[in-house]
Amino acid sequence: MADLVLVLNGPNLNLLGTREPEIYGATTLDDIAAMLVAKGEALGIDIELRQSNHEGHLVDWLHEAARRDALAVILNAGAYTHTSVALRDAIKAITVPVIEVHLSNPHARESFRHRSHIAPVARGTIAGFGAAGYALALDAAAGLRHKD
Ligand code: CA2
Repeated sequence: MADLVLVLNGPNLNLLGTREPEIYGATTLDDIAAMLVAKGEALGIDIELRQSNHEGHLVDWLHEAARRDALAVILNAGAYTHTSVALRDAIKAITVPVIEVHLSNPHARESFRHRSHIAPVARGTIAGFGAAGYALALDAAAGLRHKD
């Protein structure tokens, strides 16, 4: 059975490619999904990309990743990155590695974006490379496979 990577996206990321392209780029979430599915096929990894504007959905999906023994979760929690203790607790409660991704570099932006509740419990963080960050995260996930 192929490895599974869940790619979870938080609030407002459904707007990608349609608003504020100077910050978030012109690529849509559907474009990112297509790119990851193609890359996943080459790597032997099944990709499921989801987006929600609701914190609890993201918590439920992190639990699902654990139940399904996913290889990794790629998580762009959007603004919940800076506010959500619930997401931090969910990540800490599972053993599936979570790779935090941001399109922009939050550290180069307003000070309220400098704190991430996700970073201390994530396996690693990729930020500031636009949509390419998701591809980098998938490479990182593939590198977590145990070789036997
Ligand atoms: O840079 C990122 O990926 C962020 O996670 C994006 C969040 C922001 O709150 C974080 O600080 C950094 C915002 C996502 C909003 O997405 C939009 C996309 C297009 C147009 C408007 C919003």
